[in-house]
Amino acid sequence: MSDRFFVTTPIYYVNAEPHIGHTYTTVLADTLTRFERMRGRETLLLTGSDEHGEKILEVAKARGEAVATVAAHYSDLFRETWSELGIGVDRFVRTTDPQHEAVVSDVLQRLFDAGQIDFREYSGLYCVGCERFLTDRDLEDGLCRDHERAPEERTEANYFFRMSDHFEWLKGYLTENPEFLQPERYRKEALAMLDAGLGDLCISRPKKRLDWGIELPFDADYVCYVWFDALLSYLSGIGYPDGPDFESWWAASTHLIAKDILKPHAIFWPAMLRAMGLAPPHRLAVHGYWNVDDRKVSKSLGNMVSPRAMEATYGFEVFRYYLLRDMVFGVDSNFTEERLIARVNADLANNLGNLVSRSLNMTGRYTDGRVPPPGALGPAESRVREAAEAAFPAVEKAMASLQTHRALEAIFKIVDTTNRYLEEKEPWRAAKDPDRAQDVQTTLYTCCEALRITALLLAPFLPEHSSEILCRIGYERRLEEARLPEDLAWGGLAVGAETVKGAPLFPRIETAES
Ligand code: ME8
Repeated sequence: MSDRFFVTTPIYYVNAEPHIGHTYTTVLADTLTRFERMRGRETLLLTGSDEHGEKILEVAKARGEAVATVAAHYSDLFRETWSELGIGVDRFVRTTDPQHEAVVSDVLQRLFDAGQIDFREYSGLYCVGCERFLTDRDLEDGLCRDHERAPEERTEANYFFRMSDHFEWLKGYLTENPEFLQPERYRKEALAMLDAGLGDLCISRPKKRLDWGIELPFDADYVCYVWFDALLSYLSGIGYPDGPDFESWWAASTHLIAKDILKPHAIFWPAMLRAMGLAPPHRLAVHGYWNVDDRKVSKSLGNMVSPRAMEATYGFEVFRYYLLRDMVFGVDSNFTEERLIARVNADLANNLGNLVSRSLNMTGRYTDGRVPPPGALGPAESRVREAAEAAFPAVEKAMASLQTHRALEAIFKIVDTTNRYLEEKEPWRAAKDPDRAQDVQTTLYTCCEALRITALLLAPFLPEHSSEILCRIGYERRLEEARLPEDLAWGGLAVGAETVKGAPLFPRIETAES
């Protein structure tokens, strides 16, 4: 295992506010970095804003504002949203940053000098939504599949990156490295795109039509195609070409994307990198779409689900938990508020929240508000301990393929087992019998220790609530210093630590029906 972990989200377009889809990818990236940090790796999370291109210009025109003003407004909105929601962004790249623009310009010049870029005339169907020329496969009834709008017929003299020179190599790479592109279905899809026959990549736009972009260093009448510019943010954000840490971060890179942008990431990007003499990213991981109430998320339907609105109504961590628990990585998922409420009430309020409040209520009443000394573990305690010890390998395995729902299932097995254990031991009854004082102490120690292990494992998913649980059971190690799996060893909780009952951690969400 490399000692570094570098994860990227797509850099988002600055034409709309962050919604559930952007939030999911970014939350997932944050969860992965927290998990890897706890495993002792140095981590870096890169996100940013994709600011050039026709799409942004259209929005600015419609608003009657300068394009740079609109881009800055939305870029700030993304950056502030992630920061307010507690997402640990290490690098936020704006494609209008001079440092990024210099990298793009330098790459263009080098590829041009190396004969990787040609000048030719091209006619085709262009979709402004996708910011690219479409192929037959992108069309349904003459409309762009993704944007449901008619593309425009365009003929232009343009610069082309000789992408097809790299296709034979790319086919081989995708075939021989099954772990590179996950899940498997998207690797197959990428191979099918190559088989269907793709041409070279048009990487310029004439300024007379579009001047909102990075000027080509070898022809001042053109700007660079927005995707060619945007993909390079993954390098400019880590100090390419000669930053001291560039190579080690790049070797440890995971790109997270949704299936909408598979082609630029699985085809354009590896070819561009090869032409530049760089290896592909370590891993490209592709998730499905969040739909809302069974419909595609779209501005026109107004069903965008804003993370800030979710925060105001439910608290952000609860929403975050739902996103990570309900989506099966790689497959589409359907958001409804009813499902969110049902999930949160079942898992967080009734299950975990209840275990925390019962356990700490009882340490308050029966063991002086302190973690009691345990006696010898009996078979019932051993079952709890075994559940706690079984969780990490399952979590580790699930996280390797980004199946956060499985990781959470594994962690909640500890909570289920401990709740059953409490029902079996009935410490509230035992507390009435002075001869069973040791029993009560063992039971409450076992519960607090199970909660400690649960909270450590949950920390990447629910950072604030996990930290609160650890605080309430008197665990002194700070979360930032905690290490997995070392700190999961049974018996890590200090006897005599002060416990605090506190307010309900996850209040039940009441609805009109409940
Ligand atoms: O494509 N479900 O930016 P973008 C799940 N600027 N994820 C979703 C989603 C949904 N319904 N909608 C959006 C771009 N996403 C380019 C990227 S990268 C060099 C350039 C997430 O603002 C998901 O991560 O359209 C998707 O890939 C991304 O937002 C697209 O964001």
